[in-house]
Amino acid sequence: MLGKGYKVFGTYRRLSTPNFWRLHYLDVYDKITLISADIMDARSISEALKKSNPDEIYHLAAQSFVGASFDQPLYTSDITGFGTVRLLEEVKKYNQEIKIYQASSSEMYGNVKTKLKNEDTPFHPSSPYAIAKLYSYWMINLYREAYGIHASNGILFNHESPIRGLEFVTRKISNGVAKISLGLSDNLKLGNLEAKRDWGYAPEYVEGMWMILQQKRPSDYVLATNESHTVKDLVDEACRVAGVSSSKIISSKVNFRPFDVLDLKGDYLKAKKKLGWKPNTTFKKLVKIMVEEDIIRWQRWLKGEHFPWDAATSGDDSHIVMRNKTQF
Ligand code: F7E
Repeated sequence: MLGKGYKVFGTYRRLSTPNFWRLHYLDVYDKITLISADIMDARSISEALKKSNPDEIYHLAAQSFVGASFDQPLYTSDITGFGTVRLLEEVKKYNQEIKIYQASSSEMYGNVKTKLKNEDTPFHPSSPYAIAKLYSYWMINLYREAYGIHASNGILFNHESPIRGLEFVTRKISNGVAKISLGLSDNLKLGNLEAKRDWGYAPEYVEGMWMILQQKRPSDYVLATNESHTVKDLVDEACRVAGVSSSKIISSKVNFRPFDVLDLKGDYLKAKKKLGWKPNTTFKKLVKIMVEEDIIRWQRWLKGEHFPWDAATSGDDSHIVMRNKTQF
C-alpha cells in the first residue's frame, strides 16, 4: 500500500508486551500511523475512523487460528463474527462511501463435497472459526445490498510467508525443520498429516485484496492456486530443502483438532477474469522461501545477531535461548 502511494493507518490492540516485529521486518514501522483500537470496542473503531478518515478499509482483525476456535468458540464468535458488524455499523454511521475488504476464508467451505471450490460453491463450515467467518461474509453481503456500501469478500485460501505465526502448520514446519537441520532440536510433532490445503504466497494475495477494492462494483472473489497438497507433502518438501530426514517429523494425536477440514482446493477463475489476478509462486517455491528464511534466521541468531523475528524469544523455542546463554 505504501508502494502505491497510500497513507496507511494500522490499528493495533494494546498489549503489555508490544508485538510489532512484523512491521520492523517489513521496514514499515516508521512509515505508517498506528492507532490503538479493538474490534471488540465499537467506540475505539469510531475513533479510529475519525483519526484516519479512510477511503478504503482492509478488515483482517480476527481470532484467526482454527484450532484455538474449538477451545474458545464464544471469544472467536465475538471477534471474528460480531467484530465485522461493529466495523460495518461504524462505517455506516461515519461515511458510507468507504470501501471495505473483508478477509473471508476458504474454511467457510468446510467439508463440502465439491472438489474445486468457487464463489458459487455452497458453504459447510466445520469449526467455530469458519462459522464466525461465514457470519461476517453474510453481513458484508447484507450491508452491500441493504445500504449500498462498497463491501467485498475475498475468499482466500491459505496464504503463507516467513512472517506467518508459528502455530500455523507451514511455519511450524519451516521453523521445525530449520532447527532440526542445525541440531537445535531432535524432532517435530504435528497433527493430521493427511489434511490437504491450497497454499499460496501471501504477498500475491495481498495484491489481490487491493485489486478487489479497485473494482467499480463490490463483489466476492476466491483467491487460490487451483492446487492442493497434503501436510505430508509439505513435510517432505521442507525436509528435502533443509536436508533433514522426514522420519523426524511425527504425527501426534495431541495435535489433532476435534474436527478437521480434509481437502480445500480453490478455483480462482473469476479473479483471473475480472481482476486479472493470478498466483505466481509454486508450492515448491513457497516451501523453499519459508524454510531457507528460517534456517538463515537461526544461523544469524546463533552468531549473536539481533533482528526482528519471533521464534527464539517466544513459546516453544525459548528454552533454546537458555541453552545459548552467551546470546544475552
Ligand atoms: O492448518 C493440519 C491442520 O493451522 C492447516 C488460517 O490462516 O488458513 C488457515 O487455517 C492444516 C489443518 O491452517 C498441524 O489440522 C497438521 O488441516 O496451518 P493451519 P488452517 O486451519 O487451514 C485459512 C484459510 C484461514 O482462514 C485461517 O485463519 O494442517 N495440521 N498438523 C496442523 N496444523 C497446525 N496448525 N499445527 C499442526 O501441528
